[in-house]
Amino acid sequence: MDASLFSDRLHSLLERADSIAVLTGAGVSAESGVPTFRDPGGLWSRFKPEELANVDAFMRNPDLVWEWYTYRRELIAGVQPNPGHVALAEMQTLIPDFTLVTQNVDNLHQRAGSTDVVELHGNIERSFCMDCRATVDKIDLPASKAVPRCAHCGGLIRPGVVWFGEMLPDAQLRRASDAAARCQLFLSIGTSGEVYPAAQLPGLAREHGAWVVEINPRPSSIAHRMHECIEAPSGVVLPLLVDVFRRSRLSA
Ligand code: BJW
Ligand code: ZN
Repeated sequence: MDASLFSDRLHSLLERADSIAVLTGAGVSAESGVPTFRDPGGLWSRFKPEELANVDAFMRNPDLVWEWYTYRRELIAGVQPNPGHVALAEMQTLIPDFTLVTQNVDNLHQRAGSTDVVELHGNIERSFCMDCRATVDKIDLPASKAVPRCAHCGGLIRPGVVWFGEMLPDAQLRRASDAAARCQLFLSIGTSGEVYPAAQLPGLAREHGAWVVEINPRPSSIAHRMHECIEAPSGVVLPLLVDVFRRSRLSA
């Protein structure tokens, strides 16, 4: 595989675009060994995410849900960012108006060196009290499997992620929408496009004139909204893409 699989339009935008926005989903971390949600064998292959990733499920059985997040926190701590994460972190250093929007809660973009990441669905390393909203860092969580209680008020501590039926953080969603509306190139990477409002961003970018490209080994449910689909893993495609980008930016 090489850069000849990119369209002429994509080549020319990699050389000249002043503003780029990227949306990532679980697929960008798949090559690090983090299971996606909806692929076969993924985190939700036995359950419907809409039925379990919500606050009612947590209230019904907080210990079970907490244990599930402890398992994922430990899994994530044991993996490394992959070449896709690293390529996106480098891209940010080569262009001033670059916005990385992620639905992922795994912190792998940040560990690869990306800064100022727009986290639409929160971060698994943060938790907070359901009663007084006090935040708790991963480092301060007790080792027990049972859901912890707040040191200030005794309330239930929950993961700092966005579940179904909950609002996305206002400022983050606004930053994501603004970036989609002003960019010239929008990359939608490793997301099934099943979950809104994140799945609206590629369409929004397109309506505002951006060239919209999907990177995913399998066409997503929003592939029809793209100008171009590159059907290959992001850990392979992104380093090639950043190679083209780096060569044109450094020689300019
Ligand atoms: C590779 C690869 C490789 C594999 N390289 N790729 C409009 C219309 C209809 C419904 C709604 C709507 N607006 C809102 C809703 C309701 C709801 C929703 O979207 N429902 C849908 C199911 C229809 N949305 C919400 O409730 C959101 N809140 C909201 O909108 O508030 C306002 C409101 C409230 C109530 C009513 C109406 C409005 C909140 C959504 C929160 C999502 N939370 C989760 C869990 C986070 C915590 C946790 O991690 O546990 O976020 S669900 C889960 O899905 C997680 C993900 O971020 C999200 C997206 O998944 P993602 O990343 O796309 O992963 P997968 O597994 O689906 O796909 C992986 C892809 O990677 C695949 O395509 C593979 O092919 C690919 N891949 N290997 C590149 N190597
Ligand atoms: Zn509290």
